[in-house]
Amino acid sequence: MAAMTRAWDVFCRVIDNHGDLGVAWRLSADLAARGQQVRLWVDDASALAWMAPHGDPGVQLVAWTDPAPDLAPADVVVECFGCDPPQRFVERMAAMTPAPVWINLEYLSAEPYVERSHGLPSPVQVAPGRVLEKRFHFPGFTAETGGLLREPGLLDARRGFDRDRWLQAQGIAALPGERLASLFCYANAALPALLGMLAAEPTLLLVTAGVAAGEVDRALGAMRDRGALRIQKLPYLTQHDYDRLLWACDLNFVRGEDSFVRAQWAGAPFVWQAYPQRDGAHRVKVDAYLDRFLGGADPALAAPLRRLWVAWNASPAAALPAADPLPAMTAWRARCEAWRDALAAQPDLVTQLLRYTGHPS
Ligand code: TRH
Repeated sequence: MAAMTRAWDVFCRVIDNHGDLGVAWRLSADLAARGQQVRLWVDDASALAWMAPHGDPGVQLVAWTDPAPDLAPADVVVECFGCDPPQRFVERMAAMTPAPVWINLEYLSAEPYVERSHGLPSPVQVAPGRVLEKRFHFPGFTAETGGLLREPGLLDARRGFDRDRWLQAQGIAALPGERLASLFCYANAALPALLGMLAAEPTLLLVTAGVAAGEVDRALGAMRDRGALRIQKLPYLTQHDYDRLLWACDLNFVRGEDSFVRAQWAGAPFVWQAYPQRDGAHRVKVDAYLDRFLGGADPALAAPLRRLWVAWNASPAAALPAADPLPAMTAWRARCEAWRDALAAQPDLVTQLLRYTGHPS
């Protein structure tokens, strides 16, 4: 069917870490790949220098300064994570007939409220007597939610991935029999115990740039390696290469939102560190996800996996006994592959947005 091109304004405010921009960039690039015309408004685009150094010919960056550039709104306006487009821009939206479709892309969660809240309208009083409707789009893991970002061709590229070639190009050389693991995490009190766990078998741990590298330094002190564990620090990778890192590894530690989703498309065993919240809300998110991911799983896999994930998300201190082995990798991998295939059978997030905005896909 012929693609219907619409103009999109995607708004992103960088609060902390890399996920705000990481998600907004993937969304924008995915829309552009499907023939949409995209402007990405972002208040701090600096991380794109390593995430997407070559940009995307289909995505125009707009510096979201204060005051904001006075541009005419596009057909569809997506604000990421409730970041509130500029007041003047919203007033211009209200003056248009018809007004642009307005979507608030929310945070990802496996909690049951997501199914109830996805698609709900929220009336916004823009001016006396002028109300615009904003629609909540909640990403999620079931058919009743807004789905997950999965650009066209992702899983084919994953299937055709030449691991050895990619590793060689990155200067990563595993020794014979060594498993590969990647680490992307927040500060984590369980890290020393985890390193002990990994050291039980020959492992090359690929440590991402930033917080994870600092945490590993702190945990290892002057030691560079520990037992059968070797450490290799990575530079900041492009999003494209970060995906391939996840594909190349036998085990991935991921965090936040975007890397968590990408680990699921990789189909390899992974452990997620949810963004830590003082009130412990992240623990609820981890449990809600595990309830879905482990639904119907063999207890021989489910029990150690849950223990590991819960300990990795415990705060302030974690009980991760070094003697506790990792869950059986073969069964764990099979679970991840089956989960990935089930997710892939659902419409992805951009397909859902296009349908909602009247695209004939
Ligand atoms: O950086 P994050 O912790 O981002 C945050 C948190 O999720 C937070 O809760 C939420 O508010 C916000 O995102 C949405 O983790 P995340 O989400 O995985 O984002 C990291 C991004 O950085 C992701 O797009 C992958 C990318 N990345 C690279 O491109 N190269 C790299 O080398 C690394 C380590 C990451």
